[in-house]
Amino acid sequence: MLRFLTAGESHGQALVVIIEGLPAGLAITVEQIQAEMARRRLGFGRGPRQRFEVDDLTLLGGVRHGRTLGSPLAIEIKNTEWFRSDKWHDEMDPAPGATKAPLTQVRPGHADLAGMQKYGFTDARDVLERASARETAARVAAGAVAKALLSTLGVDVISHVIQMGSVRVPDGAARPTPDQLDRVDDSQVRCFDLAATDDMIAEIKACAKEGDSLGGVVEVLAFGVPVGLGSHVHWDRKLDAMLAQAVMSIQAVKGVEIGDGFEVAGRRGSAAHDPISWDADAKAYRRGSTLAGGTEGGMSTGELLVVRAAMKPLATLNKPTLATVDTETKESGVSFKERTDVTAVPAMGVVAETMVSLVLAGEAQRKFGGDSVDEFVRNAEAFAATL
Ligand code: EPS
Repeated sequence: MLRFLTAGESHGQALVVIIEGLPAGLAITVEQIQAEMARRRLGFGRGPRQRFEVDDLTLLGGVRHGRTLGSPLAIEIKNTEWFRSDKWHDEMDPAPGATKAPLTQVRPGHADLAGMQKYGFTDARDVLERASARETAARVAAGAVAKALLSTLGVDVISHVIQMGSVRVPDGAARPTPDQLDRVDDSQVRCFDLAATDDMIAEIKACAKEGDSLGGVVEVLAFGVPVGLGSHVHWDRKLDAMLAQAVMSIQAVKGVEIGDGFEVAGRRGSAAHDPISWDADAKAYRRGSTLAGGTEGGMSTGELLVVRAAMKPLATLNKPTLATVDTETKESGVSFKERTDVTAVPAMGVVAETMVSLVLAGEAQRKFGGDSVDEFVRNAEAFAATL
């Protein structure tokens, strides 16, 4: 089974990701992974760090002459900040020692306090360095590989921002298709709707002026998903459940929706389902809408897969106003000021694509198996021929 593991702290030397269970013969290049990682740094409203992190990556194992070997694939992503100065060297030194400046003023909305209590730490940095969304850089590297595997089946996974703060694209606005992803990425907020893009940028500017932060909603769309990924037979094999867990695991995501999940809850049953028809020309079943988001009974239907993720506004603010307590003195104060993003919603969309791709690639492998890509694709084609 396809699985991956990331390691590394935000201001440490590097992030590392190991992806295990890939078939042999998958074409992969450093440039391909780098291009995907560059997409994660897109978006108006990011902080200064995104300008100097270049996601310098090395393929350490699992690939030879541009093709996977079927062995674990290991990728290292150096943190540029570590190498451009020695600012973090003492603070993050793995050798025995102690920090001169423990962080004890815990930040509301972050992992700081619960993590310190859980692990018995007296310095919030012991928690926040790992909790940081910097870790998503490693996930996106893994996601680039998952996307490469999915593309052998003709599956494309894209995303677009549908809400930024209070600005939402109009109901019924067109969705991008895979060949329009460049247009989404060209929008400064990764929004497909031009008018909404302008309003979103204005909202971010206004928010930045006040030192505040913004959340929002992204929609991930997977095209060409084979029928029958996931299963109805066990709670933990349901595709929608796996997608929800994977997307919810992204830092600051507080809500996941499959299709029109929340809106459909308020409808009558007669208007809440995707009607089925037979397309005699294509010799395929069709559904007339995407209300269920491309899953029924925990299985993919072969229709467009739709997953939405709601991100809360970032808890670190440029003008700190959130009340908190110092864990050493128990004195109240306001959350300390760090450099921060105003919003990371556009980047979160790329991370959500990654998480959806990793789930779909893993489930495609579970269904079709194969030690080589050729075998994997052959099995998928043989299954499709039975439908
Ligand atoms: C992050 C805070 C910021 C972001 C970081 C995630 O980092 P710093 O505190 O060093 O300025 O830039 O995101 C990244 C570095 C990245 O590559 O996405 C946080 O607290 O989660």
